[in-house]
Amino acid sequence: MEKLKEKLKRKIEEHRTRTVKLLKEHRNKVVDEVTIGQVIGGMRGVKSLLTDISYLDPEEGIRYRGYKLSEVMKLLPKVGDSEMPYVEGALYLLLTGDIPNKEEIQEIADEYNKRKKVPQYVLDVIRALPQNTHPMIMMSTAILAMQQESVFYKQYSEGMTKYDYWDATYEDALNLLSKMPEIGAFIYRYKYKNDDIIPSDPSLDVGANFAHMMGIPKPYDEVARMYFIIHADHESGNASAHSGHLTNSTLSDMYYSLSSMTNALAGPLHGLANQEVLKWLQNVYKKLDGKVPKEEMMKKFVWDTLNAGQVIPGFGHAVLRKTDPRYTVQRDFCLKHMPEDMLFKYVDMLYKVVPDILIEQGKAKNPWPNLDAQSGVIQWYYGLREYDFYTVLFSLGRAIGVAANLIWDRALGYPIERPKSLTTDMLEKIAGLK
Ligand code: CMX
Repeated sequence: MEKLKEKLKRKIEEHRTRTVKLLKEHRNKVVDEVTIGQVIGGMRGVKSLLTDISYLDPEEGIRYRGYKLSEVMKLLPKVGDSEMPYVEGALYLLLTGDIPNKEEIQEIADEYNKRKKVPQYVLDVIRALPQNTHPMIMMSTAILAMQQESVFYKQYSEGMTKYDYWDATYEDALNLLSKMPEIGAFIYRYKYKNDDIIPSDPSLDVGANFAHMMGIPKPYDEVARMYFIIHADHESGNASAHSGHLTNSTLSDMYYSLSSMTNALAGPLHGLANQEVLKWLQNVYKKLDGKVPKEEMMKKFVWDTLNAGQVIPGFGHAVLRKTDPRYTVQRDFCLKHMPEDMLFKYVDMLYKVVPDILIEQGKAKNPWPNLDAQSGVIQWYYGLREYDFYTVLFSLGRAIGVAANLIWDRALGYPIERPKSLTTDMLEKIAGLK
């Protein structure tokens, strides 16, 4: 078996020639043009980022290394007779582009086990924060506090050549990815379960071990696997991935970069939407005394939210123009495991009523649900009721894709990012107003 790092080295060397050829022979070919609407509008749709790890098609959703999400879930090796694949396998796929076999998955599992012990000072830093600190702040702080462990930082200070950047970034990635689920579960047990910490079990795969450390019985191991895999990557332009990529482009290391990623994820228009959905649903649930609402009633709640100038969390997307396949994977899971759950019925009713309302309102370009519409309901069902923790789960998944991207960014020598700003005066001149 070709070892992961050897395989990566070979693939990186093969890929470098493609990038070099494009730059050498086609540097000035035009890719896209940018409108005033895009300059004012958050660069929406501007084609100016490069990644081969995943691609988001507006109609069919995310592809990891060319595979649709449904194919990823089907092709990646499964843990025993479980429904969901190994999270380790998703990392392997994102890193190399290949569907791993069991032996290759074991290699990642061994690496995780070697590296996953979280230094005591990091746990002390979390404990030093006030108990009511948001768990995303605890996560981001813990990652940042660990920066002194960075192999990249150390080797850069000692004069590493740029051809070795990816290797040091790979070491940082595995060191940090293996620790993040441990940190996440620690935060959960410290903050919400009286500091009753459950030690890691090295005999379990990443998903099962996370469920074990969280103290949530089966089939939560399946939920954890599904979650980490479907949240892993959504190309480079989403706010969390882009924050990680931008930070890393300055050659600040994986620790700074994944802390940045976490901070961007914590906004309600991005990863925090999963907690907002649950808040919104709970509010409806309370008003209806736990009864299943009639469609008319649900429509009223939706309109009330819109008329109050708020967004319907879990719906819409900057790129997608159809129902998010990450929503569908979770919906299928709900239909199988919790079809009678009241909150799931609410979510399902929202699927029926919200798109038409958003179309009627005429603002959102995509009236369909995104992954956050379903994710909190599953957590709630399995007893994870502390919904401000939900975005931490998202971050544990997203870190996998961002880390894979950063290894390749450094391998292909992508430079520090520096887009150009304009002034309003300049735009007015371009528009012919001045
Ligand atoms: N409810 C109400 N209005 C919405 C809406 C929604 N779910 N989605 C978009 N709109 C509105 C926008 O607020 C915007 O209004 P203004 O013109 O008044 O500013 C208008 O429709 C056009 O927006 P858009 O181009 O369709 O969407 P954007 O690319 O600007 O934003 C997103 C995308 C996800 C931020 C937006 O759809 C939204 O706020 N959704 C709700 C929050 C959410 O679920 N976020 C999670 C996304 C997935 C993730 O990253 O985790």
